[in-house]
Amino acid sequence: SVSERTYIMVKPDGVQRGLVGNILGRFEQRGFKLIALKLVHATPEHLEQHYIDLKGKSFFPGLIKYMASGPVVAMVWEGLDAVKTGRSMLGATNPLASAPGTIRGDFALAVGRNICHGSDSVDNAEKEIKLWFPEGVVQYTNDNSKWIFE
Ligand code: YYY
Ligand code: MG
Repeated sequence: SVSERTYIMVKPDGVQRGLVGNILGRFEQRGFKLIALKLVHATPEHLEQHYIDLKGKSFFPGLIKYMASGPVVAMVWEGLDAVKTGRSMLGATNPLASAPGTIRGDFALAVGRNICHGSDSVDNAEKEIKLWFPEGVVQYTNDNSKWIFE
């Protein structure tokens, strides 16, 4: 639906490499509406909650250490099919399998340094938005929607 929401995050490597503006710009340009945004240095406990489904995987400890190594940019974007479209804009989990033109396909090489996160289902998006934005998102009218949707 037009009001579907997804949680998108620039990971610590994306922040350090100065890719925040580029990643943000892609979602803006595509026509998604920004409804929450913050820079946060997350705790390992918070990140373990975010990646709870992956607990037990061999890469889990390294993933948490990497994600806690610096600030991340947490965002919520709203728009048509936001979850699936966000995933396609990110590219494949392993950047070597990501098509050029995707965020990972343009900026990354290693699976453990793939610079961005995007929710993989509407259910998980809702969970992640609650986890990262317990204060809620921002409500406002974006007057460009009549130029983006039929
Ligand atoms: O949703 P996505 O980020 O594309 O992949 P997930 O399967 O949810 O894994 C989360 C995160 O874990 C991934 O972005 C990189 C890291 N990871 C890894 O370091 N090594 C793997 N073999 C698989 C995932
Ligand atoms: Mg995932």
